[in-house]
Amino acid sequence: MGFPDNFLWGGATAANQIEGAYLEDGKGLSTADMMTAGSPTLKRDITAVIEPDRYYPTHEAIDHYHRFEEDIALFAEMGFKCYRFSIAWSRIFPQGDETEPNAKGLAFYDKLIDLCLENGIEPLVTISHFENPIGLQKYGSWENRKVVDFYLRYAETLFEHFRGRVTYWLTFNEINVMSTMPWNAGGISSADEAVKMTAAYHQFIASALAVKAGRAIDPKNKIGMMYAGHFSYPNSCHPDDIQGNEDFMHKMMFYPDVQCRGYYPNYKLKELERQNITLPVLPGDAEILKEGTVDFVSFSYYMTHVCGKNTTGILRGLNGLETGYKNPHIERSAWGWGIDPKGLRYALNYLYDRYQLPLMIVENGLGAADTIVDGKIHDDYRIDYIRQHISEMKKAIDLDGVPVLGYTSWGPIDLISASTGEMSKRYGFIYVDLDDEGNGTKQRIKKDSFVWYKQVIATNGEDLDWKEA
Ligand code: BGP
Repeated sequence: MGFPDNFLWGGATAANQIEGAYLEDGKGLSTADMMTAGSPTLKRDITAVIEPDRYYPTHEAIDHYHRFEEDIALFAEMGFKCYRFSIAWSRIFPQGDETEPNAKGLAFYDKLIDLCLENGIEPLVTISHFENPIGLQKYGSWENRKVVDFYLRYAETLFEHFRGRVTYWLTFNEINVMSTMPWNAGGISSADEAVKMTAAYHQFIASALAVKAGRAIDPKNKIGMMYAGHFSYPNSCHPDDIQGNEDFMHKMMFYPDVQCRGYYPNYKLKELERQNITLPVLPGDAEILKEGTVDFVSFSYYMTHVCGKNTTGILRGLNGLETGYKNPHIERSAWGWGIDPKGLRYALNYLYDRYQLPLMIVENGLGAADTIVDGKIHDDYRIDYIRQHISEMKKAIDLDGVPVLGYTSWGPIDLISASTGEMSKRYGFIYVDLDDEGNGTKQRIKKDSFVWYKQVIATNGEDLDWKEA
């Protein structure tokens, strides 16, 4: 009973949200580098060029590029078994379309991965996490089939270069974000549904080709898909609410359906037909999708939604989706995200029932403002959030028999928020002295949750109680 012995406890980050050094060692500009800072009420701007008087939080981020040794040492101190991070495509192929990789970019990840391995930490690499080389814009980014070839060259470079050192891979972070924030997902600035569906199609093909290539290069590789965990309850038992909810879930679930089953589900094909959207299918694509299905399903889990007959087809926001309904039975975070630990057990069962593939929770956590009191951060609210989610995950394993490979909390160290570009929306067990305008020493400070998570890992999830220091 309880968590399996080899359970992968750890944390997850993304290159553009932590590394900084945005033009160092030959790195090219990426889609993330063009996003200014925002707030819950102010949308981030995407500028065509870097404007000198604007603040772009990813440019320096938390300077992990220069401080990774200290950061990995802190993760190791917490006892991490696994560290999920992304490789910045624009460090390896600065413009995206080169034929030879940038050696200095690979060298950085050599050091990072070797350090993880020396500390007994299994690397879990996201090949593309909300970061596309800006050089791909001249092709129309993922709207153009050519980008599939560029991505494949990039992915194959990683599989070959890190062969024997990295086993766990994710092809795209939160692939379904193409429907909600296409710039983040694939450098797509158009809101047009046909453009987004074309770009998503190309990402499915790219992912399937990468899975096939990754297996050929090293049969030990385990390559997964990553779903932005949108799970929704019907607003009532009224049949129209049930249908409204199902319509919403279909808009999200067709992504994992394609990547796990290897073909588009009928409901999606019919919807595309009604929208007069023709997918850019080439001969041989059906086989590619079939042969390139994933080995496991990973997902982020922050909240649940409520949908019903009034939920429109328009989905806004990265995670705080506006569906027209709010759940009166759950609390909300300061950023308005509905906190629902029990929904995690539901989500795990939902995905396992549908795919019968091993699962991994690769993001979960509480974005909250922290205050320093006498040099300490007493983040019992964060402990409480994660504790409840881990308890529900345990029930899914123990009571329902769902195979869960691991749990990597989002942002084990404070980092730049993807949706708002803020620093004050903090997720970490480790505080970083940096504010929303880029001021601060970037000093790292352990929070109470650091001590607590260390105990959780040391007891393999058996002791979840917080013992005040
Ligand atoms: C997910 C992204 C992450 C991360 C997280 C938290 O959607 O994969 O990159 O940022 O959400 O969201 P936010 O940073 O907006 O709080």
